[in-house]
Amino acid sequence: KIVLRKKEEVADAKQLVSIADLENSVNFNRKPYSFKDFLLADDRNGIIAEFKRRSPSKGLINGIADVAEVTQAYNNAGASALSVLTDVDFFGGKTDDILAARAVNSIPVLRKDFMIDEYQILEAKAWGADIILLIAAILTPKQINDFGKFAKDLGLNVLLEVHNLEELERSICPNLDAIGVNNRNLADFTVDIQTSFDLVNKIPNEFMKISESAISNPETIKQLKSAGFNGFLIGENFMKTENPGEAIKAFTK
Ligand code: IGP
Repeated sequence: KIVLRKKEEVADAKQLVSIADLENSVNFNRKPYSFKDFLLADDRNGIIAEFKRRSPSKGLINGIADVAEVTQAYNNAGASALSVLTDVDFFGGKTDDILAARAVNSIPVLRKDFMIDEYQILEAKAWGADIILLIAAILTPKQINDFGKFAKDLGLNVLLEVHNLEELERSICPNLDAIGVNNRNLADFTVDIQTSFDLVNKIPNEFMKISESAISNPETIKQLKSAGFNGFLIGENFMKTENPGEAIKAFTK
């Protein structure tokens, strides 16, 4: 199980880099891309392609992949967006990963992390992210609403992640762009694609609909698309191969 102990880490980070320094960074002052535009673009495939070195459920997934190389290959294969893990403890992410992905790509980048403080949303913008993730399982409805507003006021796109109907119903608010159904239960790491099919029609149509995790073949993408999903977040099945940038091509056939 993922143990959240980020309050202290956020506090430490705040000591190291001031809010003023974040706000003065070059990336902070660029206009984020529209997540929706890239999800719906004719020349993009709806895949949110993830760069992930390790995970708490699988351990080491890929210890050698180069983030700039892989994300550019994802982009060239037609991905609608990139997802970059910045969590250090559980996913082996680092700030440099997202900076590198931003520097060489002109499509939206999702900061994939456990957001529990507005400071992390400022970091996301300063690091060149376009999208932030709010995970219903670890946030109150008030936090989701407030963090969503904070991010949208900065021009960022907001992806809410839910795993069941109860989380969806209690968390939905206007300050969101997309709702992702995580097929992986973060409490016990079991996966079931059926979670997506069960929830898709409960998501109001004003939000982009994303299916997250455990997507392992192009056939599943087709089925999710016809069920109403606009986006497909895929990490492990690309990253576990020797050439993640090549692996994505097999998913777009
Ligand atoms: C990607 P997968 O099974 O394709 O590697 O899943 C993504 O959905 C997963 O990394 C994820 C995640 C998260 C990671 C979904 N929600 C929240 C960390 C935190």
